[in-house]
Amino acid sequence: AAELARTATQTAGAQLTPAAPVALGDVVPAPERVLPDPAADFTLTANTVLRISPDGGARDVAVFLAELLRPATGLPLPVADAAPTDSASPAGAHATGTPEPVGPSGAPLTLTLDAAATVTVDSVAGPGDAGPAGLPETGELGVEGYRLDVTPTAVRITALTAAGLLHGAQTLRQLLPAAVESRTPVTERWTVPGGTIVDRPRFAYRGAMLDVARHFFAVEDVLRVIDHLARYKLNHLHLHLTDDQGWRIAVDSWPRLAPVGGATQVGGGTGGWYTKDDYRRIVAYAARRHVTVVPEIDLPGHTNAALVAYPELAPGKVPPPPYTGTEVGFSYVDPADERTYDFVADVLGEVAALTPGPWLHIGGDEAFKVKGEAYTGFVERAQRIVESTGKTVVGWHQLAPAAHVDGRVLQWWGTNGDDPDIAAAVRGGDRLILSPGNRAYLDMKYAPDTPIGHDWAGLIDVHRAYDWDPGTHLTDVPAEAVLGVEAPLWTESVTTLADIEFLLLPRLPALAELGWSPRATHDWAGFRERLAGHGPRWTAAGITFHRSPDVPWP
Ligand code: TNX
Repeated sequence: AAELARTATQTAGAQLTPAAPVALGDVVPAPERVLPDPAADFTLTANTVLRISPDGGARDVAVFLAELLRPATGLPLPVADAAPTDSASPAGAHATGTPEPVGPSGAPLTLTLDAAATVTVDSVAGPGDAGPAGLPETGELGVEGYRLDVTPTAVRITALTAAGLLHGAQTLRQLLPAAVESRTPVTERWTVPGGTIVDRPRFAYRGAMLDVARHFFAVEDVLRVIDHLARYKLNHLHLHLTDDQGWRIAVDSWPRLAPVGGATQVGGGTGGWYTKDDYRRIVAYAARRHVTVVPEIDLPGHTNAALVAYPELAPGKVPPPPYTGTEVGFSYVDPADERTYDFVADVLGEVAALTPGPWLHIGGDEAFKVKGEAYTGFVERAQRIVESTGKTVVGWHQLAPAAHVDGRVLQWWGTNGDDPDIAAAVRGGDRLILSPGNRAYLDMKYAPDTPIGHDWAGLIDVHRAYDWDPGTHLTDVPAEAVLGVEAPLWTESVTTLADIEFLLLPRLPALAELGWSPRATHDWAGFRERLAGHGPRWTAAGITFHRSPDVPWP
């Protein structure tokens, strides 16, 4: 059928406008505004050039986009600085309403990335353009928004920041045929549906967590997870770096932590740990995709691996045996010993120094053996140490009884949104990241027969992962207190990258849509259809995913 369509198009002459295989609205997460123009499809050809405004950030995104599109398309897609007249011609051609015929051997086509604040709204949608009323002005795109204009002669992405441009590039990627995900050349008509998208996120924080402590994952695996996040416009990767079963980050001032504490994992394997250069590589790879790394050092519980390396931190200084099971809540660093606070300050200081992002996550969950004032006293000192590193405290919501510090963010992982303690913490100034165990936990099974995962918070298939509203989920907590959402992946039962991808996909895009898209777009029937189109994309990219019966896969 595709072959027939191609032939029909060619006999129709130079006006190459076949039905685009993807519609302009087929994007996950759903964009804020979509205005299709079926007469304005754009086709990538051997003459397509990525033109950029004179801005370092725009160049980085253009190079990123070109690298993304070259393997499947086999097109050269050179990146070039925009010619001075560039802004006039493509937008002007569109404004007249008479798109010029273009073809594979026609004049060079342009993809314009423009991050400069000097871009005026006029140069994007001129007065002659039957411009959609009510679209946010370019100036309202904020720090992550973008505008994508597709006309027969140009694709233009406009944003105020490189992050916005990258989100626009990810949208453009989804508007190309699924075969664009192939790592080897494919014969395809690389058409982008015409029209305009104006888009920006609902919540500032959209993330996923990977537990690299229960099972260790190689740097390459983490980079691949970052790719999945960026694809769906998630902007934070929380790394759970330490737990009872393993310590995964090198610390110079306590040199035994990683090689000794990192030598174990659940089930008894050899574990592993990241050198500082490994960690820097992860951070840099994430930064290129506008993903911020949030490192977690879980304290005062979940610390058996640290105690194996340094028994002096253990209560009574009794060396514990290494732990490779899956129980929680038994270990803790001694809150009554001053040496513990040297340890906390040294570790947090080194991790902060390695981390460009603003956040430092100090855990705080399930410290069942450190109760009452011993717990709040410990956490309050740890919080002051975080402040002294210049970072902002993030912790699991068990931190709430400890005094609020400036900017503090609690990560809520409860299963009952009626939580008066959390509502009180918010009144005290805390903001929240929502990770409801029974909605956002990626280690929950999809169904009773899911081969890996847990079910303590219930079964979570795609519909359940999608059907809640972070803005109203918690009683007496206003949407303004919600910084965003995060999907944690605990890895007690997860041992390979394929396992990770199986649990991430297709649920991660559901959470991404809750975090990004305006509530007005929320629609299960539409979401499952849009999501279905991603199955062939993942297959083309060699990504494992769960063929959930909730989704009408093609
Ligand atoms: C609870 S959620 C934990 C983790 C486990 C997880 C398993 C949270 C803050 N703590 O230690 O890995 O359940 O689902």
